[in-house]
Amino acid sequence: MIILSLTFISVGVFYFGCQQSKDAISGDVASQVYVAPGSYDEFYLFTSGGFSGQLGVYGLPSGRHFKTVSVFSQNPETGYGYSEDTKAMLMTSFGFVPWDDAHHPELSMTEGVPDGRFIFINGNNTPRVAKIDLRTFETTEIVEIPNSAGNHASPFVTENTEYIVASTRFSVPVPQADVPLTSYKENFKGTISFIALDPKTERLNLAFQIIVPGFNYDLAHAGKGPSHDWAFFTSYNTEQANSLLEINASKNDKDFIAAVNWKLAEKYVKDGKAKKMNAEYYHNYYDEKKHFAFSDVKKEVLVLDPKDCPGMIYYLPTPKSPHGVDVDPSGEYIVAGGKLATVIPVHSFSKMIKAIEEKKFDGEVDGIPVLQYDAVVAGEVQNPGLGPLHTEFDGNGYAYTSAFISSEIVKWKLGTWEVVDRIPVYYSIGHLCIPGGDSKKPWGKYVIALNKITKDRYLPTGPELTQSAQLIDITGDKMKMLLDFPTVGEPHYAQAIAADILMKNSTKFYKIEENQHPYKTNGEKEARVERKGNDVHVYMSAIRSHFAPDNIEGIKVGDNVYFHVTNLEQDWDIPHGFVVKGMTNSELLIMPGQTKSILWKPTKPGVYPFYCTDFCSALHQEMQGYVRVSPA
Ligand code: CUK
Ligand code: CUA
Repeated sequence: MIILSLTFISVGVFYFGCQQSKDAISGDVASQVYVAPGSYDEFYLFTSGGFSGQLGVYGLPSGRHFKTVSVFSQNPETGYGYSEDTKAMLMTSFGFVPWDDAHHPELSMTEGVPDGRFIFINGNNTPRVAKIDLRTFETTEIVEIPNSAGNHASPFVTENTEYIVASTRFSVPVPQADVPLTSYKENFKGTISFIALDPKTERLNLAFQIIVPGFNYDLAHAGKGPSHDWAFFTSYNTEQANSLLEINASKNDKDFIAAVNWKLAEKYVKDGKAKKMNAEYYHNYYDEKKHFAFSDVKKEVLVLDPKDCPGMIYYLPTPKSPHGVDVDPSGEYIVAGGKLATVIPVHSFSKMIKAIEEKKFDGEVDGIPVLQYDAVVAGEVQNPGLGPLHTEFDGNGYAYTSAFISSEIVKWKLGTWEVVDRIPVYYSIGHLCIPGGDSKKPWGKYVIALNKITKDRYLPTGPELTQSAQLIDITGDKMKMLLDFPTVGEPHYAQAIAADILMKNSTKFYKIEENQHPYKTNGEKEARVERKGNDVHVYMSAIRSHFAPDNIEGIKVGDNVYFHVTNLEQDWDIPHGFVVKGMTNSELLIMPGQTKSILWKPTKPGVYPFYCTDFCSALHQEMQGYVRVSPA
């Protein structure tokens, strides 16, 4: 049975992939995506980098790429993860992990609307959640998630960003243990995590975890409006099989959406129902005044057991291996993407509450009541395309669902569940994104298709082709294809926000008087070289168009030479770069008013030039110097 389903999927991809030809796009669409030189785009689009571990920043409608934010991966272009001041960001309980697989960017919200303060993104492989500050477009916090293995259902935020929710795709022994893989049913557990954002300090804190039956928890979304207190998680493999292929994870007719009352969970924690569990995890944060990252190593986490917490979790039966779960702008409808299902099931929040009150249960799993399907379902969208995955909303009563196998976006009406339009995409769409499309007030206007397979859409570049996003106009009755644009990495999900919300708060440079970096140089007069045993600290300043000091002698083979470079500029868009010949640690890119430190370990005597890598003025080529290295 599973073999059949898998064959069906691969045949589907191939068949539809080859069938679709390039539509004739009429000439008038060009003006809809054209942003004249010197003009700004209307929206920022943030795409997850997938296996690049980073976050892409684009403009819409132009599709122009502006920046790649370094998040989970080292970036030699800026020194992120190489420089002394950023290394701590990538520390984990497994050591220094300079890579991850990032799937879901999620904007912070106030009253259910993206507020432009932060964007969060998940590290899927070594479970982590990162926070990016949208004033500086820099990663400023990374929290590791213990008792998790595959942080996929993450990081979706509650209505006022009270919590960032996360749950584990793979169930594993909790706490970790050396057990037979065939003991899955007895030993493997899932966890659902709640990471609090402190409204005052704006710092993250893993507040508590809920230990849940060992299913695969795949995706999540928090409620809003009437469902404000709840968060929803899809789960598959409710059979709890350790081999999905042999034992067939899709045997059950229905898997579940887990509905979690986080307000009640919070109360149970306050009432002392949570137990302390030993678990090592890292909390890394970047101090934006010190320009330096630090790690706190945590040793325990608070866990809740649903058996001690009645009313905290319910399971909503949902057809076959649901993938996405999305909550409409009103907070009433909970839409599942049943990837092997032939309909899109939509649950009703108000029916769910009634069913709980009337105890319309259909058994339980480990003390968690399963609600009756008929008691919670609001409707089913018929003929939604093959492989429905994810749904976003336009704020005008319509929902848009990506259909992976049939490579299309299907538009349907909330309440009547009728399909009103569909448009082919090229090819095999995963997520889709409408600006504000998972919030209370979507901007609508566009839907962006994030496609998995590119095939023949761009100039060939060998076996690997760029990933493809597509911009579609949704302002009319019929969706209209506007633009293909390539992306960095492999975006899974993306979020977009009106540009003016971010533009007004964007940092132009760091004030030099506020710089509290421990190795700051205030001016050229302070530039110097200090030796402490084998450690040499070079306090260096950079300003158009020279470094000070620019001639350094007295360095010996075997020394640890730390270059602490302060960029004294107080002007927008004037970074300086710094690199020494043969350096094995990437370059530094220092923003105006910032100090950055990098370590160089010379191995051979000689004279080594250094220079600025970022073209900064007519005298950029003059921005250079020498280090003399003598035998030890
Ligand atoms: S996703 Cu991560 S496997 Cu549908 Cu959110 Cu692509
Ligand atoms: Cu400084 Cu080029």
